[in-house]
Amino acid sequence: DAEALQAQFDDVIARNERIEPRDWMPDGYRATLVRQIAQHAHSEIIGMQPEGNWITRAPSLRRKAILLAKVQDEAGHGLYLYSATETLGTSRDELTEKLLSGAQKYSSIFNYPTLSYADVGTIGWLVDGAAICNQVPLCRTSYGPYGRAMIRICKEESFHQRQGYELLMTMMQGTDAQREMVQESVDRFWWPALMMFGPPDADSPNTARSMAWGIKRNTNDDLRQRFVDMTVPQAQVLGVTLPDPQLRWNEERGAHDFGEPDWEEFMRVVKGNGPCNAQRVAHRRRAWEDGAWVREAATAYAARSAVLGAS
Ligand code: FAQ
Repeated sequence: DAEALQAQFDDVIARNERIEPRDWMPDGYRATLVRQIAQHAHSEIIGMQPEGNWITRAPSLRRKAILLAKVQDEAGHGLYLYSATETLGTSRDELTEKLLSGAQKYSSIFNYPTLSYADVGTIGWLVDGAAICNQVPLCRTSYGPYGRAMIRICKEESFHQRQGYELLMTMMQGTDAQREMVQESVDRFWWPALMMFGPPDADSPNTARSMAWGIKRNTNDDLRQRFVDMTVPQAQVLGVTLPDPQLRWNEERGAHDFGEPDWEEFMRVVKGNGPCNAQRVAHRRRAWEDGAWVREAATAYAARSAVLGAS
């Protein structure tokens, strides 16, 4: 009966074991997973655009090969995550429709433009860096298919972060103009990267519930702090200044103090009014519509093969 199922579910969560697709789960748990995993999948797919913008203008064949591979990895991440969401009973078509209608979100960070090639390095360093901080604990999330997808994604994400750092390091060893380009890029991406972790804990409606269910393992502020502490020494080695006058080591806390991101800007971007929201969604819509014939042909082929296979 319902109570026994709930008790069994609670027990699995309490023991830190995994819920699998065929297990009973509360409706709220399922809905929260669909929301978070779909949002994550959409972020990977929309996240291909800012860097994709530079593929045809990469400064060398080597940089072009690296960038192509990275953007392809992001498509792959989106696909593993859509597959994880499908195990919860929602189709990829349905999720894509929700992305295009604005019913589901994607990460705020991808609504900012990429204005120089240094942005490719900065996205690898800061955006993938923030993604790793947020996602490594998700390898231990309570839902099996999500946790398993995260393991592979995190490995690739670590590689992405290193390639970004290496790109910036190369530019920092170049000309004054290149160093200025890196600093200008870091100045633009620092605060939006901090916003990737979501609103402050006090304004995060979902954190407590998601942590009780073992979907999230840390709060937004905890992970933001971890990211700042990890990034400051990397910025020093690189020789760039993080654009926050309040950033300093706090001996007592054993952590860095830092300034408050502009949460009004965050809300504007999340609500669809960031610098590139309209462009990102329009581009995705065009790609989805242009690809309709491929989906139709693949579905027709699969249906025919099933009939032939059965006869
Ligand atoms: N942007 O109550 P909370 C990547 C929404 S990394 C937009 O705190 P929650 C890799 C939130 O959905 C980026 N919306 O929510 C890559 C909720 O709205 P809702 C993707 C945001 O879920 C690198 C509302 O605000 N990573 O793609 C954002 O407990 C380079 C209230 O917030 C993930 O998705 C935001 N930044 O915590 C790709 C990681 N923050 O849904 C290409 C998995 C919050 O109720 C290139 N997700 N919101 O309408 C998570 O860990 C969580 O969902 C959080 C938000 C931490 C993002």
